[in-house]
Amino acid sequence: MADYQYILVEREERVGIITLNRPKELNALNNQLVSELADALESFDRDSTIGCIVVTGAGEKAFAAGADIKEMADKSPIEMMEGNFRSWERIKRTRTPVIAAVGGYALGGGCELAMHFDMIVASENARFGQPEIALGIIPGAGGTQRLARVLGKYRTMEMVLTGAHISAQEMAQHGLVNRVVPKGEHLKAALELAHKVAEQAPVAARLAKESVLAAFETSLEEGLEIERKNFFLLFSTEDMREGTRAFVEKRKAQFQGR
Ligand code: CO8
Repeated sequence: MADYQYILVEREERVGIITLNRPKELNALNNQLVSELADALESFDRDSTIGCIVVTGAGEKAFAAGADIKEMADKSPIEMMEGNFRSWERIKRTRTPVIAAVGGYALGGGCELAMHFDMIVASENARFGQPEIALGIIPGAGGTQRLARVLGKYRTMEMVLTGAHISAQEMAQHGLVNRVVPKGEHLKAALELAHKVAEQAPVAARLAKESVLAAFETSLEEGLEIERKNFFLLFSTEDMREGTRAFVEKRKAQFQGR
């Protein structure tokens, strides 16, 4: 596996694991870290033996406390534009399902990063927030848009306008967190969920992800069309034949990813 400075990359059977690894800086997302993360996600995405990816933060205190404020402080608008927006776009395009395992702070870009992923498992000490307003800026990696689509206008306004930190339990009530587990158990719980996803037919899992995401980016009619086409496309896979045959033969399906 590639040599990275700010992330750790490993695998557990069919699950890829990426750890944001700047614990002393609360895993603050500097340009290089975000670029390394995009590289690692793309590399897992190209590997057909990987069925799900978990992204977590090193240390107990944070998933990620946001973009690196020290790196950002003296930047011009042009430097910001030329910075890591492209890496964020690459992260967004990951086709393999990704689970964020959040322990501690997921703030600013850290909260936005978790929301780029497909499910969020959080420990009970996790705190989510968009505190950019206190720095005189606003969220820049999708915070206003993705939060509003999940929490609605009023709660999003409160988070973005006050910078308040919201507990994992409250986020779970609003539907932004899949499950809240005891402190320190977020990675274990995320891996359990990831292994369940990774057992499924990989092409179906990718097209299921693409179809669900279409719900947030298209009209209902367009989304239904994308779903229908993906549904029909899956009838061309050997895994579909295997899955239906295994059901009839009352045995567990052996999916091959084609
Ligand atoms: N950037 C850089 N360093 C950080 C960051 C950060 N975001 N967060 C924490 N650190 C550093 C601290 O400076 C400190 O380092 P040092 O020991 O050298 O002083 C170390 O991590 C530990 O932090 P604290 O001592 O502050 O720890 P506390 O437990 O007292 O506080 C907090 C924890 C509440 C999380 C606090 O650190 C904090 O408020 N951090 C900043 C949170 C924040 O404002 N995040 C938003 C940043 S802006 C952003 O994310 C914009 C996203 C744009 C994305 C698109 C880009 C293209």
